[in-house]
Amino acid sequence: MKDSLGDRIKRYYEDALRIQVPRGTNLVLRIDGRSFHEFTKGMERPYCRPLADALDQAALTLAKQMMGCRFAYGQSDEYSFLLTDYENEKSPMWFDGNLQKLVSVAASVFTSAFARNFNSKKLASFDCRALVIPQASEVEKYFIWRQLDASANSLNMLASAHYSHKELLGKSEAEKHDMLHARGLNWAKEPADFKRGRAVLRGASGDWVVDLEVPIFQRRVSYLREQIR
Ligand SMILES: Nc1nc2c(ncn2[C@@H]2O[C@H](COP(=O)(O)OP(=O)(O)O)[C@@H](O)[C@H]2O)c(=O)[nH]1
Ligand SMILES: [Mg+2]
Repeated sequence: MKDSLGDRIKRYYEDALRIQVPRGTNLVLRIDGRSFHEFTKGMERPYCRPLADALDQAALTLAKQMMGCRFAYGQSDEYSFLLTDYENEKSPMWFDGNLQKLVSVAASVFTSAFARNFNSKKLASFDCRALVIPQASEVEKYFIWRQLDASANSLNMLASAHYSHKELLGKSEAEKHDMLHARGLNWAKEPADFKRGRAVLRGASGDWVVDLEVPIFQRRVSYLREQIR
């Protein structure tokens, strides 16, 4: 039976917002915890290891399900996934590049996997946004940008665990380092994953693994290049 009502509703109201991600390019999906300053209240500061572990497990789950996923990078309450579809002409794209499907399924898989791995009565939720980045060199810059944010965040988190908001107001990064040194603390000696973030990538066996010792991307761009070119 012909469903003319359904066809019309779809054409008028559903197809109108069907946005197709361009093919043959780099797609980044970034997932970010919603209001995590609230969600993390009372959790370990400056670095809550169980939180990072649950984010890593959620990223592993999602990377395994995403068609065309090459690499993922996480820090603070976020994870960015790089997807490509240009290995050959017929390489498929996840959900045929349907943007609404891509971001909604990515956020929901990540959210449910996070909840399974994190013990909390509070409900965590995550948003997801998509970026289309044609040039590979710009994809490298994207991950360098997120890692610079990781380092800045971790310094702020460490400083704010030892000084009040008022004491830190208007202080430069160098001044925050000096203030920490004055209390016998050294950001440089903090764990690598806290300072530089974590990655999810394919290990030597081809299985997805978490890398807790990522290099400083700006100093070793080859690390990114191996994953994303
Ligand atoms: N206690 C704690 N909080 C964290 C940790 N990692 C991230 N957060 C929190 O998550 C927030 C993430 O920042 P952002 O996404 O900009 O803020 P949001 O809009 O509140 O999600 C930070 O400001 C912290 O409050 C952690 O390891 N421990
Ligand atoms: Mg957030």
